[in-house]
Amino acid sequence: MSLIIRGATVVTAEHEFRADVVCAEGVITAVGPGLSAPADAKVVDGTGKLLLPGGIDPHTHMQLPFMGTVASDDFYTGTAAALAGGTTMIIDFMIPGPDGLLAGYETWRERAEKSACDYSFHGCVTAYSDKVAEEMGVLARDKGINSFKHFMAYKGAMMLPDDALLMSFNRCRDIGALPMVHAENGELVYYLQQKLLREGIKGPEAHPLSRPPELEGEAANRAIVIAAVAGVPLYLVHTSAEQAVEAIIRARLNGQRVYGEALGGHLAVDDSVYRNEDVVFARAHVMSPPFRPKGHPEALWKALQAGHLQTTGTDHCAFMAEQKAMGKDDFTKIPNGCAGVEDRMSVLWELGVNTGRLTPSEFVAVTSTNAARIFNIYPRKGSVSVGADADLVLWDPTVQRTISAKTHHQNVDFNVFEGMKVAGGPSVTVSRGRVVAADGKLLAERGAGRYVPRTAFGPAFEAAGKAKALLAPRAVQR
Ligand code: URQ
Ligand code: ZN
Ligand code: ZN
Repeated sequence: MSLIIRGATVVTAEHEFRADVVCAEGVITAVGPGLSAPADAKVVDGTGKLLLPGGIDPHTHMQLPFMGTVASDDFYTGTAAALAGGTTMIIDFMIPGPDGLLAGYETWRERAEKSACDYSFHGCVTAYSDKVAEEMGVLARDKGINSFKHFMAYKGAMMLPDDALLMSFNRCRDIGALPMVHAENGELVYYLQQKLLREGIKGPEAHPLSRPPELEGEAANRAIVIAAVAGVPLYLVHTSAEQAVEAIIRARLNGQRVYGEALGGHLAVDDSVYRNEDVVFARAHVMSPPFRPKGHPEALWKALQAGHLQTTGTDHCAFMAEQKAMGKDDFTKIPNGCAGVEDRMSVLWELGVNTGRLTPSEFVAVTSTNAARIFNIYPRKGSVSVGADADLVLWDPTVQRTISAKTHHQNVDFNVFEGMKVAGGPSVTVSRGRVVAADGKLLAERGAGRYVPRTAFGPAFEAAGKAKALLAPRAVQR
């Protein structure tokens, strides 16, 4: 089946240019002015619109079993919602159970079979052992997993101590996989949680009080120093606090290869939500790291503009109000997580491009291309070039809409962007050459998505390998 998109302005992370784009058998076969297409090609009129690489969300948790329940978007509903918003690939997290990382990989592959768009996985190391080291190697060598997340929070559940972080980072170096961290000081979070509960502060307003931004800054810096000793690059997921941004900037200016990710939610929402008198509304916003006080979102925007943060994600981990109510008497029991996969692109366009913070090319970089490069799937993904997968979004910068749970496709009864007016959104979304959403109509197909393996030793490693490990012991110069 072939498709031609005529007359659009193509926007890549590098530049904008007028061109037609022809796709056949799921890949882009021609990019240029005045192209012809096979007689049976579907024709899409792109006049007056922008043609972007489909969004890549490097941070989702579809149907994640967590805190005694399961996230309410599964791999079909979550990826259908992603396509509705112009995101054509997700990278989800395989959080292993007691049977280990390879069993976790099989479980996630099975769950993701129903995906409507392409997907990949990050590994997760929630405890370190010889068996985990061995399985990390198999995942990186044979299963296309080239990144592993480490939780520095969630004491008693997934939190790793420093020695395990160091051993796992060293293992990542040996297998060519990018270590990633959820950077919050989990010991101090736990201490503050217990202290607040003892003081009788049990509502959602306690959540941000138990996770102040300083605890993220401390953990971010600690992870960065551990990565420097191990001589590995590092990716900090959901960077939300100014203090963590400062740690990333210091490291990058010191020549260390550190990447930072911002979430659409943390870029748009502040911590006033937790003080809302509607406790259901406040509970719905419980995620970690929490939404931050005014000032932190602006610091994230400045870092994104300056290139100190490279990617945007959503940490899409949706829970219905009744699930959030599991913590009605104890805020530490509220399942942590919020949705966002459907609205990231429009929110980034509205708050980024429409305000002049980002150019359209910078928008493409932070919503698609940078993630493809960092996770080593560029230019197959994140590009509009011959041979790339035909994952495209025809973007209408003029379309206006108001974001609402009443109209979104996400399987959740709440939207952290509720009521937000946005100008700019997908007119047509194309997933591997098929039109899957057009003018508000979603044509997502259950199971149409494919697993995208990612090879180890990507570009980040080439560079990090050559750079002197900043703090790793050096042979004594005799
Ligand atoms: O911490 C994460 O990234 C997962 C467990 C989703 N939940 C959250 O609050 N961010
Ligand atoms: Zn996290
Ligand atoms: Zn997450």
